[in-house]
Amino acid sequence: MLIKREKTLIKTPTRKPIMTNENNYQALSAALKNADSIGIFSHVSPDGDTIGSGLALYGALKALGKTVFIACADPIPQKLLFLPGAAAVTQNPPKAAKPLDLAIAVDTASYERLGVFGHDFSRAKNTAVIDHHKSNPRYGKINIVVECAATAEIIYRILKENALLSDDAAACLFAGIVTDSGCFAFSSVTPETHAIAAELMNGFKFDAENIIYNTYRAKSLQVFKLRNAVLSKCKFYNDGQIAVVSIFQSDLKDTGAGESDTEGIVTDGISIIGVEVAFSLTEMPNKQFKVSIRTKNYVDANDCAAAFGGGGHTRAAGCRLSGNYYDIVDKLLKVARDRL
Ligand SMILES: [Mn+2]
Repeated sequence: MLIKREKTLIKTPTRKPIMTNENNYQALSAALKNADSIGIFSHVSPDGDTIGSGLALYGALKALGKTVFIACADPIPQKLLFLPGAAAVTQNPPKAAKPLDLAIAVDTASYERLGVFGHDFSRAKNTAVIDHHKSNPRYGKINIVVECAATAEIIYRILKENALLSDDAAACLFAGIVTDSGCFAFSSVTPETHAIAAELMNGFKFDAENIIYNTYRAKSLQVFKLRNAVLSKCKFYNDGQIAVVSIFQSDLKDTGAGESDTEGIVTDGISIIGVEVAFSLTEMPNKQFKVSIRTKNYVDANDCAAAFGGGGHTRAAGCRLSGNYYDIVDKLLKVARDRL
């Protein structure tokens, strides 16, 4: 006979407002003013938040006359190419003999997620980390880590404080917020998220509907085919409380989709009534599986991911595991069952 533990509802912690009068913000504003050469770094497998936040900052610093670049270890996804300035995101930043005056990591939860640019980041004279992941170990000299719906919210406050907002920056920040908030649907969304979106829409000219379509709703035919293929094989455990979607290299090959096209598939799992924990496993070429975790009421996704050295947020997190596919599924199921 199974004894059910009394369930505790896991709530997203109440967040504190973004306070630009704090020391770390002052330090960042001073660093931005004093630096001439600046590198902005987005995380591997880039999404709308890391690119939108990075581009808003990039445009603002360029307008200030700084020598600045924005780099990402992976190519920027097709669907983000419409963002103003997107063409500037490079995988080959200029190789200067001297270290950068300032390197800024945006939306990058760990040093490892800088990918091949970790070295360029850490050899800069000054480093700043601007992020909203609670697992962030604060690996910069200046750290602005605030739990909120999107890094774009923090960048908004910083640019506003320094009078550096523009129509283009507003479009990029709105895209970042829409991406990471699931179009204002996630529990990480607060009145402040809505207030920032409203301030952006009130103060600046950009096509909000088009941004939502491009970042949130639009999908390519390959993505549509990939979703149909993998979701039809979704497996359920624990009386329908756990959903596991698996995406193998063969699925990508059959549908013509790429690894970045797997983003968001896990959301379809957690949308199902009764599912409390959804996992998606994407087989990587090196026998590794990239695991995305989404949770609903009773389980902390960040806590599950942390069991495997990963991290993220209360409702959305990720990690990587290597080994046999069936063993990995067993390990994930155990972690979820222990918490249900
Ligand atoms: Mn983000």
